[in-house]
Amino acid sequence: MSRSLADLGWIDFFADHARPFIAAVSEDAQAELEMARVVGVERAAFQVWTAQGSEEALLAGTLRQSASGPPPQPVIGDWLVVHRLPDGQGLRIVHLLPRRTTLARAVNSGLSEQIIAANVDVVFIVTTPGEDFDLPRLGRYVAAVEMSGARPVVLLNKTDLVDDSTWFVEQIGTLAPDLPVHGVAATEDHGLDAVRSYFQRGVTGALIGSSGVGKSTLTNALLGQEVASTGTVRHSDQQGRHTTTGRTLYPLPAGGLLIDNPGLRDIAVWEATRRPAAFEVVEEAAVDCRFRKCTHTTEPGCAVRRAVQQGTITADTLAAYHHAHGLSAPRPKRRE
Ligand SMILES: Nc1nc2c(ncn2[C@@H]2O[C@H](COP(=O)(O)OP(=O)(O)OP(=O)(O)O)[C@@H](O)[C@H]2O)c(=O)[nH]1
Ligand SMILES: [Mg+2]
Ligand SMILES: [Zn+2]
Repeated sequence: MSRSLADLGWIDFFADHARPFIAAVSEDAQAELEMARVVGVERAAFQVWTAQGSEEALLAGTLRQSASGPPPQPVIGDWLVVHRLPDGQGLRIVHLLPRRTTLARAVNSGLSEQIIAANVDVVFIVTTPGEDFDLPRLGRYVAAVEMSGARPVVLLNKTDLVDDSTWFVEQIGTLAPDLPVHGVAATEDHGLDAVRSYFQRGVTGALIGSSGVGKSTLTNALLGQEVASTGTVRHSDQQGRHTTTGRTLYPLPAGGLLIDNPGLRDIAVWEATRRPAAFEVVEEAAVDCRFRKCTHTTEPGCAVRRAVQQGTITADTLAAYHHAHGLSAPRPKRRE
């Protein structure tokens, strides 16, 4: 099945950024370039949609390494320029187009970010009128979505489990002025028309929230078929149970696209401004290092490592600083 690029969310913003890249290559090479959207990521293989359909694409060598550390990796929702190799050899990703919106969360004590999805227009924050209901945490989600450039919408799912969900809806409404809140019941097909109304042609939505709140059930209801697997929440082992483990972008039958995400425990807002501030303390201490080009790894007379020993700079900060400067391998991140 083929879809036009506009159906997949291609807009002038991306075309404007793709043009100079395409213009820079020979006419013969131009004929072999296509635009593609990332709809699934599995290690180094990217499932993409092009105007021709769904295919796998691999990173070209130039996108795997560069002098200044690893280049940004494509994430779900990204737009790419891909090179179609001759003789059915598949697609190579040659260029990552700038992101219009970036949904990210802070990891590593707020010193680095994990990008959840790119180019999402509306993020549906899903919760339930039960154990999951946590107003301060919902506030953090709303803030993170606002930072991303996308529009936050809260879905209170499983409203069939309570007699009256008015109180919950009103509480959520206090989080931000004009925050849309919809009470829905995915399994009862209740309230879903309100959700469907956000998906015009080319609009990308994403579902985020705790595990078990019904994101995949909502996805299936909006798709009109059972595509995403859903889980039965068992109270005895609710901890750490995640039915959805990867992110998938689904084209909806009536237009628009939807990303189903694995459950998150919480979201810490990634504030780009915190990074330079945290690194400033390293740079300030570094003026006392014996060597002007000290990397604060093994050099004698390093004032930065001395500050870490004295506790005025945290080991996390220095590790993140090293990571950002490509000086040591990133420490394993705890993923949720
Ligand atoms: N009563 C009721 N149950 C629902 C509703 N929506 C979903 N559920 C149930 O909630 C359970 C979890 O649903 P999922 O859709 O797998 O939840 P999820 O948010 O995708 O979970 P993860 O993939 O682990 O993040 C399933 O047993 C669903 O049938 C609803 O509106 N009402
Ligand atoms: Mg799921
Ligand atoms: Zn030093």
